[in-house]
Amino acid sequence: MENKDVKKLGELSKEYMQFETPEVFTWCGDCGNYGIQNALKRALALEGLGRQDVVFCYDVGCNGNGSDKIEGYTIHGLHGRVLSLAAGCKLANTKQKVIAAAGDGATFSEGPQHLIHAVRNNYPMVFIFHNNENYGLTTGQASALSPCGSHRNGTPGEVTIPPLNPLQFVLSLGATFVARAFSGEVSNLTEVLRDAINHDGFAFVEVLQACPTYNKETPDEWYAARVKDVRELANYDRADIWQARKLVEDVGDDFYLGILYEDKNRVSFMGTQKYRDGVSTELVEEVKHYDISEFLKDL
Ligand SMILES: Cc1ncc(C[n+]2csc(CCOP(=O)(O)OP(=O)(O)O)c2C)c(N)n1
Repeated sequence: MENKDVKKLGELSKEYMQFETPEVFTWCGDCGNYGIQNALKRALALEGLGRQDVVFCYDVGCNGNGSDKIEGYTIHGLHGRVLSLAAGCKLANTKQKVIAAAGDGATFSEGPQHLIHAVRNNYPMVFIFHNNENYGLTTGQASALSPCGSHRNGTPGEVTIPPLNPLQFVLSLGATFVARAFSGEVSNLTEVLRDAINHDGFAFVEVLQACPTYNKETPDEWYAARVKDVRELANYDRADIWQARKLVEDVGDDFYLGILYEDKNRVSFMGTQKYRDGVSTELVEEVKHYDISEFLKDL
């Protein structure tokens, strides 16, 4: 999966390096998070975005430990709650791009309610969904996405409950941008993230990632042998919701990567807020200071 633009990065090293930090990486060797972090920095550099243009919102988990490995405005929220924080950031200042990240444990066990409403409201932001099919940071317990028959810490025998289908779930909610990528295909992931950054609405990007320490059953090589580019499918129309739903339902042996669904017609949450039409200030600039000492006097 070649991407011509990624080759241009040599000319963009300053733009890329502005997101580097001196922090020491604490992820295990071969963790998929390296590829994701690298692709994100590439995508930002290629889109010409500066540190001041973006807010990064990280959930709790191995993915969340990326929060101090990228330079800029970063927030590290509570487990499963990152999307509500990210929505708040976007509403407060629409001029900034908001990029949120969370694991499969956070997204589909602790925080699905936040996912539902972020999709439903079509908040304009990128959500990088790190899917390593386990709870990585707490040593590899089963998540709602661990496959049946897989072996996970804390589960006697094997996992016996069928996993959720994350892409089918978000498509059923009316998502306007649904993509899948693989952390081992950094060029392709970079390209997907660039499209997600430019989508005016909630962009859900699932990233399949290996967890070399706790999920030995599906290492990078396992994914590499199964991923395919959706653009290789003849007559695939990413504006057709039913093609997308069929594609993500037929899990089979192949994982199609790329933009699987995009609805360019629905306006994002901001476009529905007619009372803000013609307002040139951001909410963050409209915050007022109130003196409440009078109310507190008698307490
Ligand atoms: C509400 C809440 N529940 C549980 C925890 C404990 N906890 C911290 S990290 C973690 C696992 C994170 O797994 P996941 O969200 O899949 O992210 P990963 O580490 O795999 O990137 C858990 C259970 C917590 N911090 N907060």
